Parts: sequence; structure tokens; C-alpha cells
Amino acid sequence: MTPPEGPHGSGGPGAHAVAPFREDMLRGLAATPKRLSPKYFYDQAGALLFDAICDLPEYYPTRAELSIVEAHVHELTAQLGDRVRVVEPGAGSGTKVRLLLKELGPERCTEYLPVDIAGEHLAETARQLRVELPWLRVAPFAGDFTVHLPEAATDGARTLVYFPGSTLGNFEPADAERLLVRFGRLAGADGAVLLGVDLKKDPRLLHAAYNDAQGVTAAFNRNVLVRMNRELGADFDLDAFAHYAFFEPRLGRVEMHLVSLRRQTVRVAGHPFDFELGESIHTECSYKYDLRSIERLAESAKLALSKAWLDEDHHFAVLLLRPTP
Ligand code: AVI
Repeated sequence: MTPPEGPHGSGGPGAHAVAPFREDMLRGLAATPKRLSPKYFYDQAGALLFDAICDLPEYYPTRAELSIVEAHVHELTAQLGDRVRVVEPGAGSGTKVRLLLKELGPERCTEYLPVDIAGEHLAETARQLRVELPWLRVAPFAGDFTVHLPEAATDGARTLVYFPGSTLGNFEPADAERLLVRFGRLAGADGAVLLGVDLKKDPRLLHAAYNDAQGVTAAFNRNVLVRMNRELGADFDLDAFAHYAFFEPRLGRVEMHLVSLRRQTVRVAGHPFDFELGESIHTECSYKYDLRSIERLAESAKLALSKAWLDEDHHFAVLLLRPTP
């Protein structure tokens, strides 16, 4: 799959408009092989399903990353300077960033700008943060961070672009590089990018993480069909598509698919799409890195690795990257 953009959307503030969703779905289903951008997982229901995934016993990345930030938050924030503005593309529920914001505190943190395509979810996160951290200036931006990012700071604060969760892995390498270039520009010469990436590991752990026993990941995957049924008048029979996820070692990525369990024709926005028995819709790639490959990717985006922190199992890494001239 080559999602032209990342997982959290296209169309900026209008990302929830039906038109781009409709066009992208029709184009993806007409392609060979059929493929959809993972950004369309994240409507309100999808964002909640993703939060549930993060709590699953099999889905180690969230806990691993949290353990890194918890263990090193002091050292981490010490690298950032006296006045910091935190921008978080694809912010979601903002669990990890709370640790950073609390450690920076009112003296050092000038502003927090969460950017996310799931607008209602974002508004709720911002509301909760304002209650929890009343001193914090929160400026939420509902939109697609692959298209729109806030302007560079003008008040002398340094910008930290915080991109946790290994969301970078949901981008094809060339798109990931382009995204990192934009993050570097936003950070500016004296700013930094703090990046969370999932590392290569025993494929059995990866397999379990994307095939949880409770079927939450399967529901998350099928949510794009639910959206098409609701928003585009499609007639997908959810039971006629299997959630199928596996690690592809040659490409270093987990792939998620929805596989047709019978020969069938589905109508989407009035257009018929034929499926063979066993034909797949490729819905997501989740690239896994090693430290060398992610450092090389960062360097190609003019970002130098300043420091890397790993969890004790070496499942996940948090990297501090600084723009190079
Ligand atoms: C958001 N992203 C980093 C998740 C991942 O692991 O690639 C999305 C996800 N897909 C299935 N489970 C979680």
C-alpha cells in the first residue's frame, strides 16, 4: 500500500467532509490491488477504538513508550531549553505528552498545540488538559497534519515537535521523510523533534499486537467499512471481510488487510466493486525500524540524532532529533 498521506488525514480542517473521503475510497477500491489510506480509521469511533488498542495486553508500544518517557522525562526536558512550545501532530488522547508538559511546568512551557483529524476527540482532550493543567495554554488545531501545521513560534520560545506512538511507521518511507522535513522546518534551527518509533523484534510479538484476542484491532480495521456504510451509503457486510494482519520481514512492516470471505459485489456511493474470494483491501502499513534505519531516515530529512532512549526490552525508542543546517 502506498497511502499518499499519513494515517491521520487529508483535507485539513475539512478532513471530515464527505468529498475527499468519498473520492479516496472510490479511487482506492478501484485500484489493483485495492488499498485504502489508514488515515480514514480515525473518525470519532476509530479514535476511541485506537485508545482501546493502546490498553490491550498484546499492544506493547504504548506501555513501552510510556515507560521510556516516565524514566527519562527529566533528562529529556532538560535538553529543550527554558521556554518551550510543544506541537503534537496526531495528538489523540495526549497521554504521553502530559508527562512532558507537567515536567516543563508553567515556567518553561509557553503553549501546547495538539493537531488531530478527529476534531471532537481533540476538543475533549483539550478540555480535559485545561482542567488538569490550568496554567497551560492549549491551542488545539483540528485538521490534517500532513497538510497543515501551525506557524513557527514568534515569541522566542523554542518549538518541540512531539511525534510519539510510532505514527511515522504508518507512512511509506518517502512520505515519512517528507513529513520529517516539515517537522524539522517547524522546529527551526533552535528547536527539536521528539520521535517515538517501534523497533523490529520477534515477529510473534508483532503478530500478537496486531491480532489481539478481544478483536479490538479487527474492529478498528473494519471501522473503515462501517464509515463507508454510514457516510457513503455503502453496503459492506462486515462479516464477509476478515481482519488479516502479519509481519512482512523483507519490507520490515506489519500489514493490515481486510480479506473478502466470498465472491461478492459491494456498492459504495452508487459504484459497484467486485471482490474475488480471498481478495484483500490493504488498509495499513506499520513500519518497524532499527536504530540505524531510523537514523538514516532522519538524516535524509536533515535531522541529526542527538539522543536515543530505549525501554528495557528494546521494543521501542524515543529519539531526540535536531535540525541540521
Ligand atoms: C497509530 N499507529 C502507530 C498504530 C500502529 O501500530 O501502526 C495503528 C494501529 N494499527 C493497528 N493497531 C494499531
